[in-house]
Amino acid sequence: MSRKSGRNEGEASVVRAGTVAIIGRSNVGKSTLLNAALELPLAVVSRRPQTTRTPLLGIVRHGDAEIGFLDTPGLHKAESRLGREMNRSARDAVRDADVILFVIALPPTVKGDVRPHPGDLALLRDLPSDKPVVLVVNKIDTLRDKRLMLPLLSTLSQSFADSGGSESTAERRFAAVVPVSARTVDGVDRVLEEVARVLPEGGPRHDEDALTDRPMRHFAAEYVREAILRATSDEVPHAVAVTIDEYIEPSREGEVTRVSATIHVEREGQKRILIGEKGAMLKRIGIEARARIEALVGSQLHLALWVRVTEDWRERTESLADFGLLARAERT
Ligand SMILES: Nc1nc2c(ncn2[C@@H]2O[C@H](COP(=O)(O)OP(=O)(O)OP(=O)(O)O)[C@@H](O)[C@H]2O)c(=O)[nH]1
Ligand SMILES: [Mg+2]
Repeated sequence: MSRKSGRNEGEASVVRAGTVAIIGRSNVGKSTLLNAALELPLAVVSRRPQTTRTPLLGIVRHGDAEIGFLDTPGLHKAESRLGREMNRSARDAVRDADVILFVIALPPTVKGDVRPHPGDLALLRDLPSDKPVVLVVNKIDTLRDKRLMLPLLSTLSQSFADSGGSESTAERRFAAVVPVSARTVDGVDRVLEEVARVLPEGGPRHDEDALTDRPMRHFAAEYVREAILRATSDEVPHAVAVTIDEYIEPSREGEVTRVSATIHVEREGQKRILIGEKGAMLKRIGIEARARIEALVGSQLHLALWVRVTEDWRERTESLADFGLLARAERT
């Protein structure tokens, strides 16, 4: 999909290019950071963990660099086959990337020094030692006294240095440490600077105006799921997958785009919740999703939603493949 709006500051010809995997635990703000870098709310963001299910490429031109950010699912303790596929796709992204952007977040309430999260320390030890790692400390808008962050930064740098193991000759160091607020877009320019600096030399890998490698229909499905994440609670958001049955672009000016989507849930009870009293919930989801898709498409949309029970879809290879949720095989 090409870029109609959003950040594209590169006027110079590209001399550095590569893929930057955005890695970290769930909910630290990886997708919010991608959107801030793109200056466009392309990725689905929510306050629930495991929002992102498949890697999403977002291309940013910055100076003479072409940065292919790859937002990934949050690494977590998987409780389903879907969860294991999500973790695998994040690890695949680490393996394929030229640069790693390791994102952590400050905890919501801080009394005294900020301590590292044990999960972040575990992930840190697993990061590859053969590529540059930029550490991003997100959600600094939640911390009034920024000095409280300093012990955290030195503990993380020390853990990273120690994680090289006895075989390595030199201590590992972060290529840069960048405190940011992805929500208020504070520090995001510095992330672009630091990443551009360590990208491999080389010409562009994508068209000049390319934004992502996913088609519009992918985002239509994602924004229906985003509306559901916002409107429902408990197990329902995790039990939902969305597929597009029909995506018809207008053949003439003035016509609307027609989209028909199926919302898959695992049980009848979840279907009842999604449809709601006299269809009120489904209507609300449709209105929200339509507005979001229209903003990206740039034209009016007719959106039809269907709810269907697909039992145990999160555990079955066939349904995960059908829904594009298997690691690797997903981009067919
Ligand atoms: N206060 C504050 N909240 C943020 C910031 N960045 C993200 N958030 C919030 O954190 C929550 C999670 O954000 P996401 O971007 O979906 O997090 P993620 O790391 O992509 O999560 P997964 O896709 O589940 O791995 C959302 O409610 C965001 O609004 C930030 O800089 N400051
Ligand atoms: Mg995400």
